[in-house]
Amino acid sequence: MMAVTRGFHGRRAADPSRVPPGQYVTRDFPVLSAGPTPYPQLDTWEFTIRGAVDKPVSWSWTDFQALPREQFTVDIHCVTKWTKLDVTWSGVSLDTLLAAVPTEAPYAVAFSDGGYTTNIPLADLRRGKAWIVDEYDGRPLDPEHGGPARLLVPHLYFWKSAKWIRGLDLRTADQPGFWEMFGYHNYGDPWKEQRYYGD
Ligand SMILES: Nc1nc2c(c(=O)[nH]1)N[C@H]1C(S)=C(S)[C@@H](COP(=O)(O)O)O[C@H]1N2
Ligand SMILES: [Mo]
Repeated sequence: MMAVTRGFHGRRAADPSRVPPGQYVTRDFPVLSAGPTPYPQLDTWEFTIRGAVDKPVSWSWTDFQALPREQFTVDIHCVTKWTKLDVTWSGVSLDTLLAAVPTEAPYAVAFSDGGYTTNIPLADLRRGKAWIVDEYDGRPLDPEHGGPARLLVPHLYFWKSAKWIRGLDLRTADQPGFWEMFGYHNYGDPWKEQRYYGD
């Protein structure tokens, strides 16, 4: 076996095939919030899927904790150009939540405590591509990073991963969210550099 110099670990150059165009890799976890951090009470917290559905469905914090969960490791890409590789989360797959709410709606608007919204095609929240996470790196998610629970859609720029999420509004027509109305791209694929309107 080859001897490896101590201290060399974790300092290898990132695999370039994992870094989208225009991004740099950071080991930090910057905080980016458009407003103050909300501190919702867990005993009144609910996650709700509403809108273009027969009947809205809500989960209390206790209901949510009882759902089957997944631990997984993904890369995240912020439109401000940082990429963080191998981030470990734990939470509930959107497939699990959406299974309780039959719908033909093609669009979703995620809504959060504090009023933040972001729009995502419903197909991008299905088939193992999105979660509601409440743990980061084996610990409860910090309030600054969206705790008690945030959306995580790692294949899109990180602004789509709504912090302090409280639910999804399913829609028959697309409706831009907070940053999308202020000139961010409507879809936000980091591999196509869909940063701003018109990219
Ligand atoms: N509710 C809410 N969610 C949000 C935001 C926000 O301001 N409010 N900012 C978005 C943006 S622009 C980014 S880059 C990420 C930042 O998440 P972080 O602070 O955990 O790094 O959260 C996204 N989700
Ligand atoms: Mo962002």
